[in-house]
Amino acid sequence: MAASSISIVCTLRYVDRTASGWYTPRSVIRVNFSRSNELYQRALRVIPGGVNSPVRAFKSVGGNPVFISRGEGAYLLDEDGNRFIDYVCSWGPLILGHAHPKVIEAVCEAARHGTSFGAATAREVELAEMITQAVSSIEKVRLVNSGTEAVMSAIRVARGYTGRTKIIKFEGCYHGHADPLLAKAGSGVATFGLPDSAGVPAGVTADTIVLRYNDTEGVRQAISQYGNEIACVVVEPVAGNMGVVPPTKEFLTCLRELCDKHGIVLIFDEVITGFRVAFGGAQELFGVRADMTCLGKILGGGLPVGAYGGKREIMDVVAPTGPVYQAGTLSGNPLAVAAGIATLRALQEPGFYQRLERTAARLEQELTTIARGLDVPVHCNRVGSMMTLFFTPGPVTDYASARTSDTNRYAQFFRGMLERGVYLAPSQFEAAFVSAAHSDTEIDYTLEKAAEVLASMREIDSES
Ligand code: HOZ
Repeated sequence: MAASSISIVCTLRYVDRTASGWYTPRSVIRVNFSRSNELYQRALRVIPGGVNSPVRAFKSVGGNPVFISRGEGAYLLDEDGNRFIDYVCSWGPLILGHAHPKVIEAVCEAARHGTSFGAATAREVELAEMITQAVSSIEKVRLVNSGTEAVMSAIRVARGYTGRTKIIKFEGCYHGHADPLLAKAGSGVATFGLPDSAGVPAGVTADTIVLRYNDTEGVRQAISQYGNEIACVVVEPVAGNMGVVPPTKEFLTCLRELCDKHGIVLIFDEVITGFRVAFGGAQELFGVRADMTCLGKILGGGLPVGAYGGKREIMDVVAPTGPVYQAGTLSGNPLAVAAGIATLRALQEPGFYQRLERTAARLEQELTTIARGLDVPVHCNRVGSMMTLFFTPGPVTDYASARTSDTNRYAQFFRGMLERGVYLAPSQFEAAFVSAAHSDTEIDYTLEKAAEVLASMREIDSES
């Protein structure tokens, strides 16, 4: 049967707009995904896999992707008119929620003056200054268009600066889809169980040393063996692409000490953690400074952006000052820069991160209590407003332990929540994000529905 003719009908508690402008649970109605299914069939004919990024497909959780028409605060609205409380938040950028009035206003105002100039602007200087003030290890910064570009460029710079070729990365960490980094990567690569990517010649990853996350001894050994050939260590200071895996304190400190000792550039990929776990990112939270930092996501307030920066003497090797070439037609795009400035300003309001922490902590604690009360073995890793519920008793400290999670259970949980109006990442190996638009109302509703879904999963278990 053609999937377009399948109408997935489920009971969904609808939500309605309140005086505060957001949405709250209302009556129970019947909804379907027929328009999404129809669009998916059309998309399959003209877009590989029907999606513009693999993690958007529902391959590992079953069903078809939901086609989104709008976002409002903590909610997504789809083409069939269903509403979902959104914990994907565009994979991290939307820390203020969807269509935040100040961000929209800034983008519209910028658009009226033109969408791209391919020339220097005052606002990009302002954003660069804001970045250097937020992350004190960044003395100079270059804006690019995505996290992939940021890390790819930072590695080129580290190689150019040190004159060395080898790089160290960690299993399950994902740094975008640049060739040398597609080795035992997280995110979609982990979701689809691909050890590496076809199309990446072995020679390109030959200089990539892949080690276990949080394994300080492994790093010591690799550096003692290859020390003077290693240009950089690139790491997600909180892993977010194998699900959330926090670093041990010793891990980051050890990386810092070893890099100092051996003249290696320490690159923190803060594309997810930047402005997420603290205004100054993981470096502020853990008190460990990187030599270079990669940013993206929140920095663009939902528009395409990336940035890489670091110590002045390192960044001065970048063209036109130095010999390392890196460029981009749309880099420093005025709309993205305007959205970024508006977002960073909102994040500096007093108490912003404390409020976010309270909301996220409540979700984590009560979700874990509910699951354990129902005898469903789970382990929730959380750092600030990013978290992952693993279906394993845990602990989850690296990629191998993340993979002990029962992904079939995650798929059941995902589908049950989707059918009840809660949109989670369609993969176990991703983070859930809480935004400032998630209030107690959304958390209450999410917990109530999680309890229903987890209880139904336990019933299925006991029947089988
Ligand atoms: N880093 C994001 C997922 N963890 C990227 C989203 C994508 O690949 O589409």
